[in-house]
Amino acid sequence: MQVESFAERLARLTREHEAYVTRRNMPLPWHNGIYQRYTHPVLTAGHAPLFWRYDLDPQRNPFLMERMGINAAFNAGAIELDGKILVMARVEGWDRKSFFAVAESPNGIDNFRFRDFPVVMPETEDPDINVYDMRLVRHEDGWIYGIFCTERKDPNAPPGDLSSAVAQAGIARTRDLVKWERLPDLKSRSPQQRNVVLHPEFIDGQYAFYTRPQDDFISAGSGGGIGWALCKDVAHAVIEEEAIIDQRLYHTIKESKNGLGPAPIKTPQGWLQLAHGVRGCAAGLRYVLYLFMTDLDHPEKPIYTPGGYFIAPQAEERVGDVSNVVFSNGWVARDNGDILIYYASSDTRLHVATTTVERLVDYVRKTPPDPLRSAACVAQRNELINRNLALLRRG
Ligand code: M1P
Repeated sequence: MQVESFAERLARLTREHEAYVTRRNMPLPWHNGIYQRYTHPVLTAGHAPLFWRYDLDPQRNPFLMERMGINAAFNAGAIELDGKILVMARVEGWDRKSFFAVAESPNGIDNFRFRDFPVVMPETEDPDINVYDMRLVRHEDGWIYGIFCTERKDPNAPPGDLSSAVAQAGIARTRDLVKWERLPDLKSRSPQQRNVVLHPEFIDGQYAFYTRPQDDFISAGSGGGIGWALCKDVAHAVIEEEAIIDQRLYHTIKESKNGLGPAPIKTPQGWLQLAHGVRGCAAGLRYVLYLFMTDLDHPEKPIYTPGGYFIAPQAEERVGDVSNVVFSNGWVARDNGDILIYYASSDTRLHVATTTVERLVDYVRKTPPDPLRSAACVAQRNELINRNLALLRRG
């Protein structure tokens, strides 16, 4: 073990941390025309301030031990506020509990720094055991909402079962991402709800939620996909009817389950929707991201559904605490038409991909839907090949 004095060790850790959080993040040399990936993740456990992890008092912690480490910083909501890009990360301590913390960047691509304190989220009468995956939504009622998963031990689990849990949608609102008002959790007929998202506009004078009903904590069971429901009072959000608007489908990227990502982006052509799809394989569950567009006046009606995935884990993104996963619950559409997509890989770290509204609208409108059968896929690809070869032969 390196022998350093307390002061030397602290100085070195401080230098290394500063260099890490301020390193430039460059675009990767190749892109697919749809979006641009970057060299480094934008946020990791390593971004957590030293004063979150170490007791910096030499009397109390003479060896400068990292006693309260951070395991991961991932699935983040995102918003632009006062000219800065803010992400609301799911930060997980070494004790496996997640909490929310805001990190800010001047450009949304690098130099993300956590605010000094994590978010102090008020609880309901039924305390949360774990909270995660906040969707930040600037609603037309003037509030910024944070819709997140609140998880508690399943009260009906048989004795000895210490894994079964119940996931529900927690709802809180704020003006500044500092002071939060916690509202009662969403009530629905489904035994489990995760990946619940608030639509940013009123629909017929009501609040609208994208939901994801599930029978079980992990498996969708009879939960058919991404749901949609209206409710009059967000301060006592009760959903009577849930309509499935984006179904899980056999032998697709979303056969096991799916769930909406961030709140949709409004474009003149329709609402851009980003979601994750999950399929099972011998290696476990594989999570990818896909896009679709819904009708401007009826955000519950898909109008364009490109086939296949939009982002899948690649290279080192494929490995982490829960490998083979990409997940997104935050993106930012800027006034100049740029879009910053925050996606996390393998429940470990957060990345950005950049693109524009123009490109994503083009992508959703012109990418053919999944034909659902091998023969139909070949026919679809042959049509492309025929058109391309004719073009190439013409010169
Ligand atoms: O571990 C992968 C993801 O699993 C859950 O997503 P879903 O509810 O769709 O299965 C979430 O817990 C998410 O946080 C996690 O990234």
